[in-house]
Amino acid sequence: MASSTAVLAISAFARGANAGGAVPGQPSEQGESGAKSDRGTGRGPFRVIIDTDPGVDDALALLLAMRSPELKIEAITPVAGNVPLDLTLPNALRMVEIAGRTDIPVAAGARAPLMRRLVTATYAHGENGLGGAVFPEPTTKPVATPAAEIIRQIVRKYPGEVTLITIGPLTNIATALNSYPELASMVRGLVMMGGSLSGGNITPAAEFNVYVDPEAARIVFQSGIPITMVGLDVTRRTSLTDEHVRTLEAAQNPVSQAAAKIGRNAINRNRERGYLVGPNMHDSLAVAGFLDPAILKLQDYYVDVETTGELTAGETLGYSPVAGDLRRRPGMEKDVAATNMPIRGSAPTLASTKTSPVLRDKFVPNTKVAVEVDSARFFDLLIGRLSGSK
Ligand SMILES: [Ca+2]
Repeated sequence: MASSTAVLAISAFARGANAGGAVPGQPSEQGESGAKSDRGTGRGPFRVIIDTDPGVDDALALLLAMRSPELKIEAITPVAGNVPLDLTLPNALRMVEIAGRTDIPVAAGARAPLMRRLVTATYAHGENGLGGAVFPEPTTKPVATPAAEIIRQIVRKYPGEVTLITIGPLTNIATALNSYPELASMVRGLVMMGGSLSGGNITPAAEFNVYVDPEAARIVFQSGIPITMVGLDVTRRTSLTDEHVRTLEAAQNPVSQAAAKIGRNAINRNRERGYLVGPNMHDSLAVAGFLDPAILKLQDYYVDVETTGELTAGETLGYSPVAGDLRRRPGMEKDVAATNMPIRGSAPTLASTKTSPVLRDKFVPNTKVAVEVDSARFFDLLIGRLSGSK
């Protein structure tokens, strides 16, 4: 990336979705002002692979994606996360069946993080991963190809066209990158639900998806893939309400009924545990932000992941020379930002052979971080698509 990209850039999601720059054969970007018709936003179609660990909010995100004409979903790749793979895989297949989209290949991914034992989130998603909402055993089978391999095959088949939408731990993507490093330059971009620049949810430092497999996340952030990070900074503002669920319950179609059932269970579960606000629809926001650029505002950061902390592994650090109090007068940002902000790590210990904490000499952004969200617009899209009214 050119150093000029170090200039503060708050942009609509269209730039995030197109962060790889102009690619020959790219789908049309027209309509990115957010104008909508009943049949979609007029954007796309975009080839995507959805990497997921369903998961209450994953389930709704998958249903949203499968109801969205802007997306050509090339594969769904479940991974261990919220619950073990033995549950995320059938849960993904259940969603595909509910949406009537058994044409989409579902490929089983990693059973465990790269270098750690799996920590699940059954405290939030229930033992079955769907907040206790029960659906029949799926009859659809996953494809025989493993997730990392199907990701490689699809990206190679459509170089420059495929966006990875990741809404679980990044184990599958890191595994694919480890085996086939050339993938990084062949994907169009990666839109992640994960990370936070404002504190975590499973520890004070770390958001769950990055916490589960910080080594995988670090590989992804350092891969060179243009990343859009939809983290807790914005997903905390996506609380599902009774009114949303009532709208879903009123619509007589299988997707809306399933989403209502999952949403109702999740809300009740939250309430029983004493929470004052409903469950956040973290994963759906990543999908929705990709569909409608006006939902999120993005800002350039260099993001890295803490992997060695005793208490902080999985923390995402966002470096910016022009955020917060570091903002400067227009015209001074470019020069100062590009030259005056090394990427600094912890001070070297006495036992270390390193003498400098500087990891990189200057700031070069690798991620567009979502910093603001239009929650009402998000729920209009989510509930509208799930209920079938939009
Ligand atoms: Ca998830």
